[in-house]
Amino acid sequence: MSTCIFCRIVDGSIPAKVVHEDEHTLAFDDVSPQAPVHTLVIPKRHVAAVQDLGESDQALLGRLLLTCRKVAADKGLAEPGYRIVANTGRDGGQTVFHLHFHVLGGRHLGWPPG
Ligand code: DGP
Repeated sequence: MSTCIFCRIVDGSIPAKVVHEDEHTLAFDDVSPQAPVHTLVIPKRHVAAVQDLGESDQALLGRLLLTCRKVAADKGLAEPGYRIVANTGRDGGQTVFHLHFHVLGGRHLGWPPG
């Protein structure tokens, strides 16, 4: 059994509110939402972080961003707007080391981030 919490969501051994699934990506609502919409988009394949991606991952990256776009549209965020965030590494605030994009929206999001 995988020790990675998001791999366990992919294999179904940890429940999650899944909002999109395709061959390569999974999207599920964040357990600790920071905005009215807070969904995580991940590759099904374990990749720890953005820095672990390579040239051969171009198609996967495109697929992940298109999944973010679809989640945002499905959640009604296309017109008001939203934010896509990939916290990366220690200073980036990454706490789960399985690549994920946060899709946040449903309220005005401040800038710059903390
Ligand atoms: P980050 O700090 O960028 O690594 O974000 C990790 C996010 O993952 C954080 O917003 C909380 C969320 N999270 C952690 N564990 C779980 C879980 O078991 N289920 C769900 N749905 N979200 C989780």
